[in-house]
Amino acid sequence: MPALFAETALLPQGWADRVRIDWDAAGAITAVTPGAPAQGSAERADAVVPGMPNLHCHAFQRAMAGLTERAGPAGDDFWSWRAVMYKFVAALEPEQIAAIAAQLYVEMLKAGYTSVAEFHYLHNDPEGKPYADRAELANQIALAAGATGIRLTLLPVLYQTGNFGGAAPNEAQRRFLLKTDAFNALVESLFKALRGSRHVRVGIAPHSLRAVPPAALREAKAALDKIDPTAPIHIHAAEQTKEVEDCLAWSGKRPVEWLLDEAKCDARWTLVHCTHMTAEETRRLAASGATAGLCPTTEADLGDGLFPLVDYLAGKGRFGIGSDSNVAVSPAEELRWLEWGQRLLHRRRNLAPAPEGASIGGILWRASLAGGAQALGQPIGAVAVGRRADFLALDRAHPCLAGHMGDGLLDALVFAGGTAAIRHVMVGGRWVVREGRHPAEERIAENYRAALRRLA
Ligand code: NGQ
Ligand code: ZN
Repeated sequence: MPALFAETALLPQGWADRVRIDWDAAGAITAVTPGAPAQGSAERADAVVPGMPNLHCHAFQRAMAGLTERAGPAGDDFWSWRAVMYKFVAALEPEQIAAIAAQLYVEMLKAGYTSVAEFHYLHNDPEGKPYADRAELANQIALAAGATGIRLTLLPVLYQTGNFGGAAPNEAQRRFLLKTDAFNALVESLFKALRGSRHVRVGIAPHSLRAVPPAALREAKAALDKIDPTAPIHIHAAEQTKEVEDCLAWSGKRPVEWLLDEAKCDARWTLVHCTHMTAEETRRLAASGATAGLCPTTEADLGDGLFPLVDYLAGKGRFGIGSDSNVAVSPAEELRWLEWGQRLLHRRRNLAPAPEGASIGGILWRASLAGGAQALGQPIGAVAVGRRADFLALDRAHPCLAGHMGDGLLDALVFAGGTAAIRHVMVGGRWVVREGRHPAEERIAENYRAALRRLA
């Protein structure tokens, strides 16, 4: 049986020293033994922490990060960014999507994400016609994940309308569109194709209430329930004030309010962004058991606003983090901005609710492990029996971790550049990054450069 001996490790009950971790051939942890003797064949590691699930990603957007920072003619906002993104999407070919996703997933692994929920909405060819295999582009995502070793929750996206009330989609959205039957067939085929894969789970992602009418939402969920009544469901909600206004005009309700009332969101659901909520929506979302999918660097980049984290956590709400548009690819950076946004807003420090002396980095890392695991619908997020062996081995000898121990390591990781100390990364019992390197990183980077040359 493969095993690892960690000098110190973050377990559900807290930090423990001299921990032996055993797992089986399927990558599931079979034993966790603190205070174990450092003998036998177990490999040694320094400080082990669970790897972070990334609960929200549009992989292709990695290749346009940094290309949308030029001033437009009339003032820029989320919607003008989206217009640029739509132009970018128009030309992408399947091999380019795979090359971009593989590059991104390598970057994620090296930064401490061990799994990703891909909110995948490119389905059709550049003319808007279905590929011979409807799953052509979804397959590219699964291939990229497989090639890099990252764990995947694949969320094919349902996208039908241009705005609330069944507004027609525009030309630029043609690559996203599927009728409900075609979408359900795609979902079913992905379940079939990926059934044997230990590292992949399939769910669905109705894009938003802007893009999915209520009847289609109901039908897609009912079809999913027949295949897997516990599969995850993700949706964008209330990222921009315009979306809230349009939703009110359409239904008399705000997006999060509508979803809680009409879709009865529970622990199976992840509501991405939820930037603009009333105090009542914040309280109700927290009580629903759903996960709030927070993407602080993208939300900052797009000028969305700040999530009401303090009130949400006071209501014991669950959250996880996502890299979304991939302007940043680092769990530490997402969590740092999550907390920093609140500090800037409230002009105070250490805002995540915590007993005196508690580590903010520790609280944020643990909370987003739990929320991320729930959102991805996989047994991950903890070094514990039955969970998958997905973890990071930190190098405590690295200067950025010097002087830190226990949760202090997580404070350094989140708030003081500690990412540089991520030395090895394991997914499902297999090292995918060693000494900061992914074995295929040169080849994957070369493919990525070639894909960008063809796009330019
Ligand atoms: C997306 N991204 O689906 O990629 C969206 C923009 C939309 C973010 N919201 C498109 N960050 O919401 O209509
Ligand atoms: Zn998104």
